[in-house]
Amino acid sequence: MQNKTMEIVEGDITAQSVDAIVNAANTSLLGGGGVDGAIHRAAGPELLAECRTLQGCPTGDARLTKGYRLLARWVIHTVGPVWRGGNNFEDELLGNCYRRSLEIAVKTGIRSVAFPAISTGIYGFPLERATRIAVREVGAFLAKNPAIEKVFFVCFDRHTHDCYQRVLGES
Ligand code: AR6
Repeated sequence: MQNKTMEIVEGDITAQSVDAIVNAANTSLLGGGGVDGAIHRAAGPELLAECRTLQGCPTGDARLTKGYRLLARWVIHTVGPVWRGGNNFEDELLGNCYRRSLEIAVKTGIRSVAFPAISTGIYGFPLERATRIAVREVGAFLAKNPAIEKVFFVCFDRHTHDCYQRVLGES
């Protein structure tokens, strides 16, 4: 059941043809490196202009913008936790990112969503631990919200892809 609606893709999230892609942003929402930089480059300067109107976003929460030059009509910007050893609510905050992003998707009528591996790059969250949280949170949400037809986990490298394969295979 879960594996029909959750799919793993290896590649660049900016090239995904879905209703919404999720950005692993920072609290300023004003751009950065990693997937955030790639999304802003691909979407064009109008994305930053809209982000400026949002006045930031707390860690664990999410905000919606248009996708501009992306194939995706929407971008959901979420702010993952910086890994600080695991005793600073990192797990809860990361779970909140996935849930809040999907809540916004449902409210907007979005039916397909692509997520990057939030917090596992510059923010240093251990990959396998983050992957388990992502799969659990998204799986639980989809079980209760049939309006979302498809969630893609977009993995930028083979190591991340293999980790998602392993964790999804166990569920
Ligand atoms: N498509 C898909 N995944 C990507 C792409 C891409 N084009 N580029 C990188 N990744 P990161 P974080 C992967 O560092 O850890 C920014 O400066 C990457 O390999 O982008 O949440 C923000 O502004 C990794 O697997 O995000 C924040 O300050 C995953 O995306 C900070 O980085 C997340 O890596 C957020 O750090």
